[in-house]
Amino acid sequence: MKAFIFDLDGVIVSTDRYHYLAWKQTADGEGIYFDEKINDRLRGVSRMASLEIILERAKRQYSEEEKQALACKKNDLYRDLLRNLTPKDRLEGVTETLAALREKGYLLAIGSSSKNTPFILEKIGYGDYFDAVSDGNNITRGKPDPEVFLKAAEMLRLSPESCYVVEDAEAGIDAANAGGFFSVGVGPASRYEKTKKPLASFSLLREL
Ligand code: B16
Ligand code: MG
Repeated sequence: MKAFIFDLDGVIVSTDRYHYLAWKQTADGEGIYFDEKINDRLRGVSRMASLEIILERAKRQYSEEEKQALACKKNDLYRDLLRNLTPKDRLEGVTETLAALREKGYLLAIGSSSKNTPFILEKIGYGDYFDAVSDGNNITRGKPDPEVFLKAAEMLRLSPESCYVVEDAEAGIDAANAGGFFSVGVGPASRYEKTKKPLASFSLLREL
């Protein structure tokens, strides 16, 4: 194995709470019911696909323009909350573990559905850190499609078989497996039966 491709939200940094608050305010504004349980279904899913899940509870149909406007409103609220992020928001064990993996000679990349990836990486002090960054800005199909990870492998000039993909979401594990990567699951993905290597903590990546 030559590289690790990391999902961002839920693996390197936790912005779940900010996604929730921004979607909650957007849904409340429309009188649409939304709670933390529905929010769990949005993990790893693209912005527009997340909106479709929220609109399942809407009492009327929304036009394409209205959907774009709602997604835009949510993103403005979310970006505002992201301004508070600092390197201290890296998840437990991330800083030391990434340094140790790099020391061992692995290439390190990001494979995230988020279009806010460059902004988030900058805020947590990882603006120039990774060998490749593939994100919501360079893909046409979201997870569970493997496109985002295949693009990351391509940027690293490696085949999927020589890359681990580290994910917290079921959609991300499905994407990794579909692309021929070795899937490693942390958090909720460590309890998913399709995860090839479930891990109890991020720091255990050093022992792979
Ligand atoms: P944005 P990941 C995903 O990031 C989030 O888990 C998901 O909740 C979000 O809807 C998606 O990014 C799109 O984010 O609205 O910022 O483009 O887990 O793939 O790093
Ligand atoms: Mg994630």
